[in-house]
Amino acid sequence: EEVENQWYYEGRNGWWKYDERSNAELESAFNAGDADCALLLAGAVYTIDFQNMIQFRRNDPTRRRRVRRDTPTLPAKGVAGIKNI
Ligand code: V3L
Repeated sequence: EEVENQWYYEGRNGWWKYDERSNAELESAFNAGDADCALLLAGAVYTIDFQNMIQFRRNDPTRRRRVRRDTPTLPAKGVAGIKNI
C-alpha cells in the first residue's frame, strides 16, 4: 500500500526517504498541528522542526539537515541510509 505523503531528509547530493514507521509518525504529528516531532533515528534522538523544516540531533543541534514533505515519487537516494539499487 503506497503512502500519500513521504518525508525526506537531506543527504550530500540528494534526498533520503525516512523509514516507513518514522514517516507515519511524522505525518501523524504534522497533521495534528504539532510544532515538532521527536524520533529515534540510527540510535540517536532527533527533533524534526516543522516550522523550519529541519532535523537535528537532540545532543548536537548544530548538525542540521533540511527535510521536506512531498510526493513519494520524488527521486531519492534510498530509504534511511539503504541505497536504491
Ligand atoms: N534516518 C536514518 N538515518 C539518519 C537520519 C534519518 N532521518 N538522519 C540522520 N541519519 P547527523 P550521504 C545519513 C544518520 O545528521 O552519502 C544517510 O542516511 C546519517 O545517515 O549528522 O551523505 C546515510 O546513511 C548519519 O550516518 O546527525 O547522502 C549517510 O548519512 C548519522 O545519522 C550518508 O548519506 C549522523 O547524521
